Amino acid sequence: MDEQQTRTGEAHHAVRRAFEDAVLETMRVARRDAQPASLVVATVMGLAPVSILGGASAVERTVARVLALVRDLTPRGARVELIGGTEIGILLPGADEAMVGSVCRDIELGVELLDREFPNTRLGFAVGIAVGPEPAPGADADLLWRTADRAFRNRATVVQQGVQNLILPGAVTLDEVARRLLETGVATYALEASTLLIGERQWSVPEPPPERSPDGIRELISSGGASVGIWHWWGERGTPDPLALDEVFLAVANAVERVLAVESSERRARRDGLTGLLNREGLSHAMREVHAPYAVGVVDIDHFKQMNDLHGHEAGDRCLQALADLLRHSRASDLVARWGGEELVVIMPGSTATGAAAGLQRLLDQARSTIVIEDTPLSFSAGVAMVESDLLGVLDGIRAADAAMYEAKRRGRGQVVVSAADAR
Ligand code: GH3
Ligand code: MG
Ligand code: MG
Repeated sequence: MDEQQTRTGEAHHAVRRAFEDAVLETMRVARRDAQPASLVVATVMGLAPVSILGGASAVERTVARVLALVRDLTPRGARVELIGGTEIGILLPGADEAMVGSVCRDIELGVELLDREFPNTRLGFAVGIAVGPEPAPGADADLLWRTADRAFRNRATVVQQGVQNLILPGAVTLDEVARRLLETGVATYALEASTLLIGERQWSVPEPPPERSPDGIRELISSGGASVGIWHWWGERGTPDPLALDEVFLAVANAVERVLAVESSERRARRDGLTGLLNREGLSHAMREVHAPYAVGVVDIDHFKQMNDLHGHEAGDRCLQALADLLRHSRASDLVARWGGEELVVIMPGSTATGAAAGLQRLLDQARSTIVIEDTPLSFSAGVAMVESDLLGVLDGIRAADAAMYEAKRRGRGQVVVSAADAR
């Protein structure tokens, strides 16, 4: 720290101590008169790019302009002080929750509309609010500290909102989000170039020349504490401002986390809750990747109603789960879906009708020997049909396999029948 910074630090410290005394006095008077009084700590965000583009003096000019704006927008009787490098304390005697809320909204709007020295930058506020006085005397002792801490923690929320407004609209895939984050990060934070790694995937803006290796490595920690990815930056300009990077990392972590959450909830929406198999929507989504020829199997448990009636619905549920597990683990390339109550659909890419029927027969034998409910072995009937061309859809295949499955029921259950059209 140089001499000038030390002096600025001491000046802030003195202002902060005086402001703290004012907070205590205001709260004491408010308690005595049974009047409200509120305290706001606002931390200015978005200064990091200003600092990169214009240096410390540009930051000072910007903060001074924000401070003047806040003084303009607060009601008479309010006390407004710069209590830290980027922290503004606002003391509002007589202000209740509604009033402090409206003051904060005015300030937020004002800051958004403030003239900026660098057109690419954006300013914002993270605020901590305390509405007092606390009923107990002495409870105000560390009020300023607690409110400032709350403002600091709200930074994450502010960044998250920024991410939602700036980066996420319309972006639904991780790929889109990663690209926009990189472009926004590089432009807004004056990073020369960056590479983002999430899982096995990697994005770069711009594409790195092959001989360059990243200058910096930083892990992104999500709010849940789990690491979601790594951001490398590289280029001639050297290491960027750590404050800027903090904001970038926060934004990346929030955005990535959100996209992963959406992806996993979509995955969940495509699965059946009881068996974990694909549901109808999941199957139709997964079928986008499957091309003809493929075999379709329809599997329906025999006398399932009777099993429910004799052993209870829970035993029936366990049977369904056990059969689902058996089918799921049979062949990695197969898709298995729960089509209706106790009717399952198996898609076997690249199978012939005979091969599919043989596979299902093996599963039937396994089910009979391994899934036994109180001495009754589980049995099913199955039908097989082929989809030879992509001009036909999976629904045509399921319809034909379903008809074959009913033929299996008619012939006495516990067997696999190939659709007449595909039986050679
Ligand atoms: P069939 O051999 O002719 O197929 O006889 P079935 O009794 O299996 O056929 P039916 O279609 O008459 O009855 C199907 C039964 O499956 C009715 C319902 O009680 C049961 N079922 C459907 N979904 C579930 C479920 O999620 N859990 C349980 N336990 N039972 C279910
Ligand atoms: Mg049945
Ligand atoms: Mg049925």
